[in-house]
Amino acid sequence: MESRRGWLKQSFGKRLNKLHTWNAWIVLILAVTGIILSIGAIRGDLGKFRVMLKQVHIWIGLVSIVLIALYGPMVRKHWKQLRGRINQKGNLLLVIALLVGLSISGLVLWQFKNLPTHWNNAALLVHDLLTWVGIPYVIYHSISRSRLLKRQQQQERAAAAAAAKASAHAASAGSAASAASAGSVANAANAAPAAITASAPASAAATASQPEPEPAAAQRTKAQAVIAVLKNSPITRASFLRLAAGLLLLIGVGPAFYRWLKGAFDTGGSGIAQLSETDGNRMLPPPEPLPDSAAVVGGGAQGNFRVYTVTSIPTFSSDNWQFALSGLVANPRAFSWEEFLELERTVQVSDFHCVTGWSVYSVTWEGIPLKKLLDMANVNKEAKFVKFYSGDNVYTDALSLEQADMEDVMVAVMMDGKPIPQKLGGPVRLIVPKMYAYKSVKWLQGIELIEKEHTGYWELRGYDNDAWV
Ligand SMILES: Nc1nc2c(c(=O)[nH]1)N[C@H]1C(S)=C(S)[C@@H](COP(=O)(O)O)O[C@H]1N2
Ligand SMILES: [Mo]
Repeated sequence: MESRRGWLKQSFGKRLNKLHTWNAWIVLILAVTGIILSIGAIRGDLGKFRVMLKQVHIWIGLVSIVLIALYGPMVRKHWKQLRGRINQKGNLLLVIALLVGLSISGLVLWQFKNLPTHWNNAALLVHDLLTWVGIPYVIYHSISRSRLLKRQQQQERAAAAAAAKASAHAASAGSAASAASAGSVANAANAAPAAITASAPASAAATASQPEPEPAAAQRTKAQAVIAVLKNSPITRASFLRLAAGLLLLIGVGPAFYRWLKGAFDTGGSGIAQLSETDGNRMLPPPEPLPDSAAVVGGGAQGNFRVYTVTSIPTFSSDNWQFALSGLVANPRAFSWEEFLELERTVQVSDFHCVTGWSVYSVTWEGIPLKKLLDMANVNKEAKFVKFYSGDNVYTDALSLEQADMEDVMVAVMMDGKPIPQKLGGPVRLIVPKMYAYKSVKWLQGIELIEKEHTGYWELRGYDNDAWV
């Protein structure tokens, strides 16, 4: 209560300024943490730090909402103060739209576990889109309002005013007849640089009405005034720099933004077909799809996979690829690619949810149900957990035997009728549709039955052990 009164005691302008400064810092922190979080390629390097960074991003984001709430009661007065200034009004509207949009989508992403998964996808899209617009805008705003450019503008205004004075002086030096009109020009020119152009015709008119020759000194001042007006180009240095900054940002960010936009709004399943075209894996022969898989009974995946990896993307060849089923089992097995393709496969349609908020719906998967593999291996009584090894030699995860017994847990070989692309975990990946996708180990090459619980890669770094969607 006391601090609230203290806040309200300050002048309107002071409060506005303070909010602006705080907001600038907070936006900076959010931008930096957000950008780091969004780079898929460094997820692994960040490890535990990534989970912490996400918490920081969320908490600072909440603080920014408090700032918006503080600004809320001030918005009407602020708007009134901008009367007539179209640019500033546009600027304010854009900033409010960005902040409110980012806050709402951020809140949804924060609470995504308690909300319908379709909300998360929309929120993620909005959050990304506004970031793509917002960050370049903030950079442009900081440049165009920087002290350097402000000083430059002031200098230009001062120079313009000086030129106007000189030209007014010249005009009044012309003749007594034009003295009155020159006086008014001088006043106008002092007030605004735009009026300077008006002074040139004014002095020209003065010359026309005065055919007698003038003294040389007067002529000189007059000539200098004309030159000064000519020097005052409509494109000032400050506005040129602003334009250049804007263009550079556009060129720098534009193409990446375009690529993101194309990917984000292309719901054709993130181009599984496109990804398999540029595939680095050489697995021969390719798997033959079952009829349901070839017909893509799910109708084709809805949404986009984001390619995640904690290592560089590994490449596999059927020459040396192997798959092991081992540990506490009566019949351990090692399969070559050809042997692996002989295992009986089934087709299922399921959704895929990442814990960071995105989902892909109705993927048609073809593969071997994990249950079948475990039956084949004949699991010992002591076995309690199933551990999964990725061929990247780093990523692992585990399920309890009970979880591993779910019908839809699958060792998948094809998606939407095509071999799983290398980037999406091909040739073989695990899918656990009822759990967040960090359980869905990509480039799966080993399954081991163990007695003690194993903590997976992301669980070790702070992800919830309970991965149920
Ligand atoms: N080997 C490996 N498997 C992995 C991951 C990984 O980084 N490495 N990331 C997991 C996470 S968090 C998700 S959301 C999905 C992402 O699958 P995708 O890259 O095919 O979209 O893979 C999961 N399996
Ligand atoms: Mo994930």
